[in-house]
Order: sequence, then structure tokens, then C-alpha cells
Amino acid sequence: MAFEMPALPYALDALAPSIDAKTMEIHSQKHWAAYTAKLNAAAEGTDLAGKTIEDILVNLDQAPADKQGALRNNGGGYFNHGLFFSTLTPGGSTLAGDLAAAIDSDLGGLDAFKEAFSNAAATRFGSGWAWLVVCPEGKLHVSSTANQDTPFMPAAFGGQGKGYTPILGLDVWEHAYYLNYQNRRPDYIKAFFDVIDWAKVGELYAAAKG
Ligand code: MN3
Repeated sequence: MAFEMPALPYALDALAPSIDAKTMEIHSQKHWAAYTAKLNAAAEGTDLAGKTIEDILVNLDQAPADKQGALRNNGGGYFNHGLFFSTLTPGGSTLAGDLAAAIDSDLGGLDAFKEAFSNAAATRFGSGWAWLVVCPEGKLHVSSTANQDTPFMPAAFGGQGKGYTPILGLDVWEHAYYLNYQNRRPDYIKAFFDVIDWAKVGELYAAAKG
């Protein structure tokens, strides 16, 4: 069974002005679609096609050697964009409940989180992602990865390994913001906080905590 892109739970123009409609269209229907197609091409005819994307990425080091590069880049791209788009909502939603308490206790509060996350996103040289991650012991931390690497990929593939579960990610590839923000990545990062679906991130937090 092929990997598929779920439909976005909002219209392409619904996240403006934080993220403009043209960027959303190209980002989801061209970039994400390309990662998905290339992932499917790499998985086709192998037993990878029957696995979850998380299982493939956690065990990248056990994938066929000639597939590892394609899976890292396109499997990562498929998963990362799926997470990113699923945690956005027009106007944002309110941070509350267990996740709000954990951001207070583990990260020093929402403002401290925003500062750490913004710093991770702004200082990621070149292309990559900033992340809010649930660590294996259950605590939250902020990190970043290069390219399409995902926090739960093995360390040899740019991740931290199994059990490091991203619950929020910000794409800082230029394709994610350049049409509207050009070189002003910090402005894009600031605007991102206005469209975070904290209710959804809270669900992912609860799932990661088990
Ligand atoms: Mn992208």
C-alpha cells in the first residue's frame, strides 16, 4: 500500500497572513507530493511498503543499503511535512492541559519555549527543521535537524534515535517561506506561533507519553 498525503484540514488560504496561499499550495501540492512520490518509488516492491513511516525511519540503519539515502530524504520529508501541516490551524488554538503544564515544568514556560524554539529555527544553517520533542523519559526538549532528518532517526542519520518523538516541527527550508518572507526567516518564525494548533500538539503529546 502506497503512502498517501492526508487532505489538509483547512483551506490553502486559511493560514494567511502567517503563511500565504501560494506558499501553502506549492509546499503541500508540489514539495510534499514530491517527497511522497519518491518515498513510494523507493518502497515499491520491497517489504518497506507494508510498514509504517515511523517504523521505516526509526530503523533506517536496517533498510537495504541502496535505499537508505532515498528513505532518509523522502521518507523524512513525507513524515515531517505531514506532522507540520497537521499541527497548523487558522488563528491557532489555545495551549492548555498537560502539555501546558509540561512546557512550564520542562521548558520554563511558553515564552521560554518560544525563545528556545525560535533560536533553534533561526540558527539552523541552510535547510532543516526546528522541533519540540518528547524524550524517551517523557520530558520535553527543543532541538533541530538538518535537511529532512527526523528526531527519531538513528544518530548515524542525523536523529537522536528511537523514543525521541516530535510533536511540533517548523520547516525552515526556504521553500517554506521565501515567496512571502524572502530572507526574513525570523519574521516567518514569529508568524508561525500564530497558527499553531496547540490542541493537536497536546494530543500528540498525550500519545507520545503513552
Ligand atoms: Mn518543506
